[in-house]
Amino acid sequence: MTETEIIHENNKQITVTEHLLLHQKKSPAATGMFTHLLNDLILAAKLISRSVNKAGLLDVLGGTGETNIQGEKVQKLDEFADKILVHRMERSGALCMMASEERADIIPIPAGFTRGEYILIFDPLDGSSNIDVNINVGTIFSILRRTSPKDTECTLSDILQPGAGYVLYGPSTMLVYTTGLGVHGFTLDPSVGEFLLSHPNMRIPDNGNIYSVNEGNRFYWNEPTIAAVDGFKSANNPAGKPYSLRYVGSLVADFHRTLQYGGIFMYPLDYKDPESPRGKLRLQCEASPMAFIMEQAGGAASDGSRRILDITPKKLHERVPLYVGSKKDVEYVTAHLNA
Ligand code: FDP
Repeated sequence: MTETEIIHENNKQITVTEHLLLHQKKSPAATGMFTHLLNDLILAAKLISRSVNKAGLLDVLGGTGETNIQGEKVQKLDEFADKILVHRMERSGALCMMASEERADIIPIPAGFTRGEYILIFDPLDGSSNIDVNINVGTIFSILRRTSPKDTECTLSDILQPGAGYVLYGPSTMLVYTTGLGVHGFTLDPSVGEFLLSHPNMRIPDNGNIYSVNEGNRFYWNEPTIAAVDGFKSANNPAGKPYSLRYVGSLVADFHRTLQYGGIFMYPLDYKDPESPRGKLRLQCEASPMAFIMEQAGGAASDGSRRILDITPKKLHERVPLYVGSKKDVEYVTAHLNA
């Protein structure tokens, strides 16, 4: 029986660790370090999931009173998730550095811990402004591999991206990841504490019938953005009829729906600051991992003029506009933006 047949035969019983090991066998050069790294990350995700699930019962709701590097209010669970990830991952032995959406600078691996060749960039709890009202949040991660020699300082120009994924803390907790061999989704079975394969080989349709955007920002958009969004409400679009609008306001949730049903999620360029128009989402810990996943599922991701995966970051916490989803829907928007 082939590996794919084994997966399909027993897919409800395949754990994420078994799945990772099956994929590891397909790369003869693999040392097992990447699998080890992902396993540590999965444990951190389970710990975060446990606290998110009990959020209303523990003293973890509300803000810490602090503001992060993005100028956003830090929620207690943001801080908790960030600490869990840093604590677990600095001990993994697989990383040479990390970066978190919650921290201004890169996070070095402390002296005394084994260093590896990977870089982990994460948003510990995306959509955290939704936590207090019990709406889905998630953890997003991107795994980079250093291209510079091992005995030199690790820098953010080390940009090979062998893996990316997210954990969605929703009615059930789901892990969706790619290592460049398709996109696979796992659901946490709390009774056994394991993520089990529930969504093998996820594929997005070529076009959908849902658009997702914060239309409250319309006043700050440029004309081409308004024209594209209005197009989704007309019959002049890839589906040939008006789309439905869905917007949770939590990237992982909006992305996960888009990945499964098709359509498009957008956080367009806006002119809130007329001197410097910009997108809201962070390139390295939000747009880039989601773009990798979306392309692996057969979709597309653009900043309006460039493929997200072709953008070289100029600094940590750089923001970009994001148009991500079904190929035809993304092309439809970028055609407006570049007309
Ligand atoms: P949040 O500010 O709640 O953390 O990048 C953060 C993010 O949420 C995304 O998860 C979400 O897609 C977006 O911001 C929502 O922004 P708006 O409230 O401006 O629509």
